[in-house]
Amino acid sequence: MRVRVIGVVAVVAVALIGCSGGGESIEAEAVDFAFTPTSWTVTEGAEVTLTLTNNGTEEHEWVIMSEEISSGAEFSEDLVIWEMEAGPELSAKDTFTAPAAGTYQIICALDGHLDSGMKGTLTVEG
Ligand SMILES: [Cu+2]
Repeated sequence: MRVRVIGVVAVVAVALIGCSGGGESIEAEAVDFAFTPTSWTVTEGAEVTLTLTNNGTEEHEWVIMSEEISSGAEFSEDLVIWEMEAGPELSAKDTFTAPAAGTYQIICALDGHLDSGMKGTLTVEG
């Protein structure tokens, strides 16, 4: 009986590791009003930890968009795949699951920030 339980635990552990997709880390710096860098690359399905460091005087966001928009006037929460924010002079860390392979627009969705230049590109490799 004990052997059987250990066997089941081992199988479950292997399954969890196999499904995790691995962890990845990216970093973004936000200032008033730009990101550095402006492009990031991750792997489809990976658990990606983003460290967002805000060296500006305003709050900033890092938003993965499902559709590219050309100005803040086109923004809708319906287009947001994932977002995080960091207050002025603060660094924040959060994790998302990388979406399907493709190219995604990154913006800061706060009023006027995209129009001031806060945008970038997230490339998700399959
Ligand atoms: Cu911003």
